Amino acid sequence: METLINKLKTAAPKAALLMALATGAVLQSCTKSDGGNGGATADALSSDAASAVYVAPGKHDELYSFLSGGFNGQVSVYGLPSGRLLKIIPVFSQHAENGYGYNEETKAMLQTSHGFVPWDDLHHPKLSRTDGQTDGRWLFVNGNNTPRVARVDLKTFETVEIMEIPNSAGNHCSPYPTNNNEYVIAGTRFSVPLDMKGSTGDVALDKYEEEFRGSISFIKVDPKEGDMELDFQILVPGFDYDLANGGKGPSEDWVFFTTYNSEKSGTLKEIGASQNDKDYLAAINWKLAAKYAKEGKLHEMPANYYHNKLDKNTHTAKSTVKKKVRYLLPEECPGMMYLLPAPKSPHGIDVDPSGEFMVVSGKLASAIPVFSFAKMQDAIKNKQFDGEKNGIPVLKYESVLKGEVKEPGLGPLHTEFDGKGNAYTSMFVSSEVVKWKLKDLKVVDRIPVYYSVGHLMIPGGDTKEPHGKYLVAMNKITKDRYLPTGPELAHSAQLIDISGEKMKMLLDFPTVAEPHYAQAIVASKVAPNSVKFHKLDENKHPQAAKKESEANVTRKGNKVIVKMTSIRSHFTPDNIEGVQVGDTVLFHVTNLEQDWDVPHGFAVMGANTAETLIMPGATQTLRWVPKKAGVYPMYCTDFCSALHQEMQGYVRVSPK
Ligand code: CUK
Ligand code: CUA
Repeated sequence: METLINKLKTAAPKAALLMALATGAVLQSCTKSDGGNGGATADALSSDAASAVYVAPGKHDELYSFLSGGFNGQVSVYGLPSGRLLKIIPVFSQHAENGYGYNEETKAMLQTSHGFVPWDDLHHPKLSRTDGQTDGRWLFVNGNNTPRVARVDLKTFETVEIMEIPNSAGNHCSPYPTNNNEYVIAGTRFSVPLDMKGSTGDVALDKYEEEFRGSISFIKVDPKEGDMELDFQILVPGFDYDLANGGKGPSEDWVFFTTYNSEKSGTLKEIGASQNDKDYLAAINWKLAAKYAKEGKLHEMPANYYHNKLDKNTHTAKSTVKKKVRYLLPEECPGMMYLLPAPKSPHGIDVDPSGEFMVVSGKLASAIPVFSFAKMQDAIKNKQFDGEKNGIPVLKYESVLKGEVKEPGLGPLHTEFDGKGNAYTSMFVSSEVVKWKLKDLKVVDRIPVYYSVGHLMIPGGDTKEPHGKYLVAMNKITKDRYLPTGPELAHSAQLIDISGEKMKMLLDFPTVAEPHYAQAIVASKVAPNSVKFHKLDENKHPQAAKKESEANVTRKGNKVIVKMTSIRSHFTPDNIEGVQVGDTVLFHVTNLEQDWDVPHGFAVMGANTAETLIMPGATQTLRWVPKKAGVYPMYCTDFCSALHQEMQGYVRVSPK
């Protein structure tokens, strides 16, 4: 490692940067060296730091934070400042712990037009908003790989809705709620051939220039219930749309997207996409888009996408397949879309709390350009264009630029704000967080992070009203920060105190898989609404047994239907006979408990699905097709009472 770093430092700066980006090497902060102690700074060792994150036993954290799981397809919930893991919410992946995606009720959540896809790459959680502030109602997240947007209900901390995004590939640029969740916006990373004529999409790759397009999806959110609906898409030029963020205040009607591959190279070999000196920041007026949509500018094309929802009353997911999608073409909608030149291969785009400044982080750029929304509006009014690209006006760089943050560090990725006039940018290559002033764009502080930070997050730091006390750096590389655990180490997050002039390192905590981004919210906006159990008399599951006397076993052809109840500490029925090899046995287990935190588990020997974990008042179903005759024990898997171990029974399977 040492030699690599030296090599990188002595190489020409640009080459070093590219090499470091390519290898993921850690190029330490140019201005500071940590003396090789793995970054155990005096701050981190001080009792100040310890007491700042200490939450006494039995006390609650001040904030909930929601960290994306990246390639595990889940969201993990941590308390801050303690860094304690509170929960893992499965979204796009099956979760053996509670049967999500395994039991009959939730399987439909993971259905897509490609079939059952029980995994995804989840990057960006975004909390729902009211008047530009987080409101603690829902969490929207994206599935990158098989384009999907999901909604987690923060009353139950469970995934209640997953919608596939048509005309998309690599749903990275997603999901971005507007200031009152009017829309959740999702954009494509990969442009793809869009089969507007209903073709198969089988198009030669060298037809990129002519045939490929990206899409920006406008998902409507029901203001009361949160239900999503794909209203329309804008079919945009075939760049790759990387990240987005919405405006606020004066810029509230706008949403901004970083794009790369704007020369449409098609393949990315030899960083082919980075030949242009500049790529673009795309600005879309979403309110105007909605107006054009209403005024009849919409076209329609065939589509095929799944929309999966958990029914509130039966607690069962249902899939609907949608066959059409409506779209706008930017070339037919003047004033709706503009391009702003941005440093090549830009990554993060972040809008400050006032809504006036748009900060673009170019991974390969040596400065951070800050655009002014007021100047952008003037430039549009005065037609300060630098030509056009695919029929979309390109604004003159100088006409929209407020200024540049000079020499911020290497590899700027993402910026968040503290609401006190400061911005904080993550530097992937020089592995640090850099604080600078929005007023004069001067760097005022920097702190090394371990190692190679991706996103950073300030609670509410992407909203109108940040809670600017803490910053969480989500680091890509862990190395020597923890006891070695073989070739793979847990990714590391670091909590930094940003309440003073100087940033202070408080805490390292391991994360679940790879958090790309996170959100956090004061606990008082979420905790009071948290559901403690489901009301049994509201359980409308068709196979629910709401009292023990309703439990029974019936046979329909080769289906054996077991309506079962669980309550501390027995199942009814607990001894089942009459099952034959090859039957499909459906255990519909209703948890009769009406108390907080008393789930029961249910598992059968040899059943090749997961167990299922049934919340109080709910019904869940384990499907089992026994392959051989025998006597099969079944039992409760969650230690629920002193007699938990006695919560068991047998199923007898006879030869056919
Ligand atoms: S992210 Cu998805 S590559 Cu910087 Cu938002 Cu990590
Ligand atoms: Cu029910 Cu253990």
